[in-house]
This record gives sequence, C-alpha cells and structure tokens, in this order.
Amino acid sequence: MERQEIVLVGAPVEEGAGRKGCVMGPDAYRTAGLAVTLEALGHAVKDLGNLKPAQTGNVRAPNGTVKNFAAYAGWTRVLHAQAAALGSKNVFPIYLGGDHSIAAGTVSGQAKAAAERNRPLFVLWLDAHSDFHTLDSTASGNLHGTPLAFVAGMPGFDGLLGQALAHPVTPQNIEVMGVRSIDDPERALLLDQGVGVSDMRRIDEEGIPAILSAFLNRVKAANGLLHVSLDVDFLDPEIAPAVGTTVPGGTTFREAHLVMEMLHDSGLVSSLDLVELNPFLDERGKTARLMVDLAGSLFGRRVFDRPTRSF
Ligand code: 4U7
Ligand code: MN
Ligand code: MN
Ligand code: MN
Repeated sequence: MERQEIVLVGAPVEEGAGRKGCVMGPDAYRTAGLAVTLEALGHAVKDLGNLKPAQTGNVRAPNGTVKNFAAYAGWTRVLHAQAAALGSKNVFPIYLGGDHSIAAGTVSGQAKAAAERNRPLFVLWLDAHSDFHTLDSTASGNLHGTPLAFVAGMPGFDGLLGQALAHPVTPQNIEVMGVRSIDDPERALLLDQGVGVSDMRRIDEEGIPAILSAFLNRVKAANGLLHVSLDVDFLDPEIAPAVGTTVPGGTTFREAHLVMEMLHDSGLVSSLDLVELNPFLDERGKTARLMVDLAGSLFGRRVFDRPTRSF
C-alpha cells in the first residue's frame, strides 16, 4: 500500500451500550499507541481529537423501549456530517468509538460521499452480533444493536438523522462476519434483505480466505469502496476481554489478523470503525493493544514480504 493520509476521529459514545465505559475508548487507543504504530508503517496520521454530539432540540424517542435516543440522534448527525466531509477527501478516516451506535453516522456519511463519487459503498461488519434491529424490534433497547439496519435503509428510523437517509447501503453489499448471536427479528430481516452473513460455523468450515476473497472480488468487480466496522466482540473474549457484550467462540488472534492482512492486500478499504472497546473491563491494556495491532495489519505490517495477492 502506498503512504496513506490517515485521520483519527474520536467518538466517545457510551449511550448506545448497556454498560458504561466505552466513553474511554478513543483515549485508550491513543494510549495504546495507534498513531505511532501507523506512522511507523510509513503513513501520515492526523488526530482530530474527540467530537461532541450535535444539538438535537427536542427529538423524541419513537417508543418507550429504546434508551438514549436523543444522544443517538446527536452523535449520528455529527458523525454523518464528519464522515461525508472526510469521504470526499483523499484521506483514510479511522473512527474511534465509542460503542457501535457511532456507525449509524460514520457509515451513512461514508455512503453519501461514495455516492457522490459514483462508487457503491460495501460494508464488512466484523462482529459477534448482526446489529440489525430496528427501533421497533429491539428488545433490550440498547441502540448499539441497531446501526446496521439504519444504514441499510430499514424503515422506522425517522428523526434519527434529522433528514431522509439519501444514500442507504445496498443490503446485498453488506457482509456480517464472525457472528454468533442473532435475535429472531434480526434473522428474519437479514434473510429478507439478502445481507451476507458468515457466522462462526461458516468460518470454521470454509475458513477466512475463501469467504473474504469472494466478498472482496465482488467489491472490486463493482468498483466499490469498502468500509470496515470492527467490533471488539468479533474477537474471542479470551484474547479481547474489554467489551460489555462478550460471546464465547469468537475469532482467534490469527483469524483476525488474516482478515486485516487480506484487507490490506486488497487495497479496497477506504474507512474503518474501531468500536465497543470498554477500557474499564480490560486487563492491563491487552484488548486496546490487540486492536491497535490489528489496525497495524490493516495498514501493511507483514513479517515477511511476498508478492501482493490480487482480488
Ligand atoms: B453490539 C443484542 F440482545 N442483540 O439487541 C441487543 F443480544 O454493537 C446485542 O454488536 C446487541 O455489541 C449488541 O441488545 C450490539 C442482544
Ligand atoms: Mn456491534
Ligand atoms: Mn447526494
Ligand atoms: Mn457485538
């Protein structure tokens, strides 16, 4: 990969998650050395610091189950604007969460910028969960379980963005990978919409290379841009304990690095979310350091040079 202009955007959001602590995520990545890691790989890094949510006035929750809807709306609006602006420049944004609710803004903004460049946006959602609840189907009311449905244009999110979602991501251009917890209403909607789902069983049986190269080939054939949204709980909780929503049976250290290495070699990735890190639950910075390490693999770290694969 050539030298990239990387822009770090902190989004200290925890209102979408069921427990507090993700507010410390952006600073934990900084402490774990994200910028120096990327600079050591030859890239330029600019840290924009942490954003603040937009003022939303008196936005109303659509029902009594969803929690902190006004905060979700405020963060979605500011992140959408920021991502739409960065997506129109020749930079690579990394959005530092914050819980996964930030992706409602980051992905919708990147999709708007992609559409303005006449490129379709594809999304690789690396997660134990599919985050495909609508505001009506969520039982927990935790809004970090809803952003993927929003960006895919599912109905019922009126009032979230403060304007119509003009550039939804085509559901068939989404791949949810590493998943091992899907609620019934999500499963029905994912099937109905044709979202790609590679659950842990498929990863066990087919392996990362077959699944990921098929997806990357589709991105390339469509001249697409690719947004990667990495939830800490994609990783097995043994190696990544700093997350509020652990599910056993996650990806291994090498599976996760291989995903990042293949993504790097593809040259197709144009933006990244690092989400759900809860430093309050970490063990001596272990998870924060692993996430930084994975970002290093996405930006070209390799142990031994070999000809770059093409997709
Ligand atoms: B995360 C859940 F019920 N589906 O809706 C829900 F299992 O961003 C979990 O992936 C959502 O961590 C997890 O609360 C959201 C639950
Ligand atoms: Mn998630
Ligand atoms: Mn437009
Ligand atoms: Mn998750």
